[in-house]
Amino acid sequence: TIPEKQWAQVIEKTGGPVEYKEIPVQKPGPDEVLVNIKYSGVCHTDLHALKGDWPLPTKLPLVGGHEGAGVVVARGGLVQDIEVGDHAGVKWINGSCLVCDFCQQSDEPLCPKALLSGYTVDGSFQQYAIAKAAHVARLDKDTPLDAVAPVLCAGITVYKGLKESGASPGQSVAIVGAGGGLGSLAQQYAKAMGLRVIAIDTGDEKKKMCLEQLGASAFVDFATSKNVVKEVQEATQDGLGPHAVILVAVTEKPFQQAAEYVRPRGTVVCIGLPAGAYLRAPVFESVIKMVTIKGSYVGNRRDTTEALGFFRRGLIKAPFKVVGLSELQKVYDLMHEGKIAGRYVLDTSK
Ligand code: 8ID
Ligand code: ZN
Repeated sequence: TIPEKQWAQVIEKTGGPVEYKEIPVQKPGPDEVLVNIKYSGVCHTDLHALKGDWPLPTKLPLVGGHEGAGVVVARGGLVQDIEVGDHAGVKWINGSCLVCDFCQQSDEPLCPKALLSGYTVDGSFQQYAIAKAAHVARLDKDTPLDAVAPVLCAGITVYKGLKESGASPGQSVAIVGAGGGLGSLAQQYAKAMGLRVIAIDTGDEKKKMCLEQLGASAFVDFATSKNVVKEVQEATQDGLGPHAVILVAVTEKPFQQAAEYVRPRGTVVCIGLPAGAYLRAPVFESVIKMVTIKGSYVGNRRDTTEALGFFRRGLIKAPFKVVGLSELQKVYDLMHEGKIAGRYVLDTSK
């Protein structure tokens, strides 16, 4: 039976605080499902939503979260292809119109009417979340719901970004922000895709994790390196720089540096969304090196299925720590200080 009340983390006003309290459980609309969220990852996007540092307003009051893994407990009258009892994931793209120019081309994240979990609609930092049935991720019943949660945003996003980079097996990729949530999954996907990884981040804990757990071939510490550009290039086998750069940092500087060390003909993929930041690249080098610079934004339903497939086959093992939903503020504090190696996952039962 579905309770009338549930525990949730609620933002009443932009800037916070986030309040752990009981709120009503909503009923799904005709094309929606109600998912009993068991675990939810905490993405840096959730912190941007709390701070309100992007040029896109959130709904208020807001329940954040968009890496929710759980069990379908109710469905609307139009929903046929997912059953009560099935396991499902509530991801960033909560719904899209499915008929616009972008949806027709499976660019659902570009749909002008896309609903965003934990941003424009309530998300997964509650025990019961609603999503459009067409968009919930289908999870096998034997998939561990805690470990899979980070795949639902971080995994899908970096997998898509790596595809957008055009890098092929045997080539090298620099991952900037490698020690964070997206970065740690990016290393695992890159490795599974046959790429050689140069990890860029800071601190001994993240260095150890990247080199010993996640399969990076080299680690460059951006905070202590005397010359990041030179060190990244030297970390590639012929010294000419990585074929691709995946930017998942939350500061502006690396977005203005990547075009300098990327290999001629290489591609810089921007994924991180530091507040108020601008891209900058020297025109001369960008031209004579034929550099591509592009953005990449989450993934479509197909990317979701593919990214989950890598996880199911045991290719994606990234470190995560589980704490109670009630402890979300602590996770935000650590994230704000850049102290999280990997991902935090919330257990909604505590
Ligand atoms: O679809 C998208 N484009 C998408 C999807 C999901 C998340 C974009 N994002 C965005 C988030 O909103 C956020 O801006 O990606 C960014 C990274 O999210 P995250 O991985 O969840 O953040 P994190 O766990 O805090 O990791 C960030 C890492 O960047 C490092 C930090 O040390 C941390 O490990 N970092 C920073 I800050 N500056 C760096 C620098 N100059 C750096 N690493 C290398 N060089
Ligand atoms: Zn996210």
